[in-house]
Amino acid sequence: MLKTQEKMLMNLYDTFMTAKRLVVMTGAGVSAESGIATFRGDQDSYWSRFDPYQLASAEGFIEAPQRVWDWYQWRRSQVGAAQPNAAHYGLAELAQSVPLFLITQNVDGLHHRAGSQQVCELHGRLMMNRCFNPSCGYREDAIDFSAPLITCPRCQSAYLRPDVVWFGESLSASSIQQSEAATTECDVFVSIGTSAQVYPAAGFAQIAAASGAQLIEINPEATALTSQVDWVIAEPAGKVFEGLRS
Ligand code: BJW
Repeated sequence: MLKTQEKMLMNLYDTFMTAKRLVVMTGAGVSAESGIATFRGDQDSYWSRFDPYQLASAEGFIEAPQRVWDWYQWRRSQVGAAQPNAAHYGLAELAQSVPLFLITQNVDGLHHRAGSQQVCELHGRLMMNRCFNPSCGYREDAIDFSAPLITCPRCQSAYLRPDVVWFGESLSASSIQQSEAATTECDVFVSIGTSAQVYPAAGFAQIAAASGAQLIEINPEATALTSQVDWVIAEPAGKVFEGLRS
């Protein structure tokens, strides 16, 4: 059993080290071992406890901005107290040795905090605010997230909102262009800790496969992508990277 595990880690290490262009895409599962809930799955996941369209859509914000703010302030306090885990650190170290393009759907900033210098953050940043009116363009750091807000913050134009991408909203054109270019050119694509249900991110693996890349998935559970990949590592990401780093 131990031998199988060691062999798997050696193969993975070799695959990473010999990749000419490596693309890694992470989702909520990469932060699970930092104590941050995932969106889908077990009873602690966000969408099994809360309605995504009430909390993560513009319509939900217009209907009840305070409800949305309360939820995001709570999540900010959780993320503020969390630490990156071995997977975040391992990916930051890997980028020192191989050409790695890191795409994340996560808004928690843990890849940056672990030392990753370049991270394509598809769904925005939890610790920033921006004006709800897109033509205003005002942005600011979210500094006070230790306590619930009594009233929703505003700029001169409208309510502020978290600088994240909600359902039905477009991702930034540059993040999509960069991700599509990197996935088209990579020879190894690794999907870590994502259920691969949310588009356009869920389509990047197919783009990589169409260009001939090897697909690897690191996820303890089967996902929408599992049947299409070349190699499944059905283990928690932190455990895999802890093994790679030791
Ligand atoms: C572990 C682990 C461990 C646990 N180690 N792993 C094409 C087809 C169909 C629909 C669409 C489409 N194109 C667009 C859509 C609509 C929609 C969409 O995809 N809907 C689907 C649900 C069907 N997409 C959009 O609206 C996007 N916008 C867009 O495309 O604009 C144009 C357009 C709009 C409308 C129609 C057509 C075009 C925007 C998507 C924004 C997603 N926003 C959220 C919230 C962000 C802000 C916030 O954080 O509050 O992003 S929703 C949520 O899901 C969050 C995540 O980033 C995203 C993905 O979740 P992720 O990361 O995969 O997490 P989970 O929880 O699903 O999975 C965790 C995994 O980890 C599990 O597999 C576990 O097993 C695993 N795991 N422990 C490794 N230790």
